[in-house]
Amino acid sequence: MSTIANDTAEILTAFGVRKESFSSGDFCVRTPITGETIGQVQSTAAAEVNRRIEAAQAAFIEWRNVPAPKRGEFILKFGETLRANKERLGCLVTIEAGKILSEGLGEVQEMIDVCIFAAGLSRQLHGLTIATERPNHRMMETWHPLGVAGIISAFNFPVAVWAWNAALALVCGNAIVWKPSEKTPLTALATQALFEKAAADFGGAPQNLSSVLIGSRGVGEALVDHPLVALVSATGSTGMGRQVGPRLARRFAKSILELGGNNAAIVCPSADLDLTIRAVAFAAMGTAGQRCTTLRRLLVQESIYGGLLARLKQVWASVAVGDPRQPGTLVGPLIDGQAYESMQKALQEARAAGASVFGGERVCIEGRDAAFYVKPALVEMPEQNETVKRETFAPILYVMRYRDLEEAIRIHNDVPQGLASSIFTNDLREAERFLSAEGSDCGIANVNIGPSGAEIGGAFGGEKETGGGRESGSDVWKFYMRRATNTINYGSELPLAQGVQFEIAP
Ligand code: UN1
Repeated sequence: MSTIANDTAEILTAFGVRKESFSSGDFCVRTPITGETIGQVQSTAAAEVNRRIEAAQAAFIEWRNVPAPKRGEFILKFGETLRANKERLGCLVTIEAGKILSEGLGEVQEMIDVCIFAAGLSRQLHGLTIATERPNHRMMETWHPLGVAGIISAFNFPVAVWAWNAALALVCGNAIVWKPSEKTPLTALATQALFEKAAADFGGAPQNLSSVLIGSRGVGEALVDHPLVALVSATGSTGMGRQVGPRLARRFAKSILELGGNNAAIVCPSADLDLTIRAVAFAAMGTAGQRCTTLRRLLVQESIYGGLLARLKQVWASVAVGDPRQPGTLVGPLIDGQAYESMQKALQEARAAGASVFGGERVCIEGRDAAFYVKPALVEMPEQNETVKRETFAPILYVMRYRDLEEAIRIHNDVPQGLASSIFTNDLREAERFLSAEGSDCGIANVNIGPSGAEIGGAFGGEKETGGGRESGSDVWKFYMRRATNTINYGSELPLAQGVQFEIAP
């Protein structure tokens, strides 16, 4: 066994994952670091999918009656379990998704943070008391657990995005069923094992409160179509969302969709350029351009365009591309050959449209022909064409110039997606205008910070083709519960609302 396959097996075994579940099966798991096989997993058969969902429903029936603060205690315990295993799980994220170690660890930190957030929330799941028009009445709203929550996650954040959903869904009294990306099933098995460990230590969590389904589209469809699944939170491409959204709507199930982004930053003449360059570099090249919040478009005011571009080229040329486990590497591999092909296709289209492309070529590493490392690309676009408007999940930063802020905001919003956005400026008027109703049309709008790397405390998600869903912080928990309006008459009369009279004969 190679070292990397060995490390994988060691981590999974340490977490208590049974050897058969990662060493035999019809699904081959590869690491993007070398392209080699690091595990085999078995896709979940249709009958088993149904059985797990039914078992989750049974768990829900028990869990919904556990007081929320008690549920919060369990999530906190799970967070502690993650903290105790942060190094190993972070390393597995790096092996399976290819992101640099610091980002692999950051992803686990995000899981821990959201567990702590959910534990706090467990004492804050509150409704309103509302003034009623009738004497001796009280009106209030109550929030109840929803049922089984399905979670469909993508390869690029194989565990953190699940945790945003899982921690909230669980604290709200739901059971969860997870279909991870077929590219990253091992981190899911590892996380599930840690979950089960926390549940065993805690003692009060029902069996089957969380389970994992392995497979591709068919398994996802079975989850989406199952009548016992009350809510599906799906993260992935807009194409996937177009399938999932209408299927859920057909049976009136709830959905949280977090789909494609095409995030831009506007750089104004007053911007602190040193800060801007650091922020732009991380946002465009971090996770090898494979975050849904990755910076894909840079709009630079024409008076500073030349100077900024020259400095960005220096940074782009010097950034270390290579093995994400090595200290010093900033850009790891793309997830697979398909990602490489779509990157090259976008660059060719850009060239054909008159762009000047800097970087973007494959970086060959000896003995790693099956891995896809690339130099991040800086692409000077004459205008924002269809190629730029499409999300290509790769480290391509399209750079365009603008004359005034009005034009910048127009170009900024003229894409189908609406996830994250930034403005770099030291001018209060420009910053506030960008954040105003006539500014960025995205779910996330930042000032002097890149569009990626959001904290868990805010609501995460976006508008337009990004799907409109919100996950993680703020009052997002409300999506995972059902709201009941209660009116209580504590008098002996029966006044009807709206003054309606309805006197029946005694
Ligand atoms: C994603 O790429 O699907 O804000 C999520 C960020 C991360 C999450 C990204 N906290 O970049």
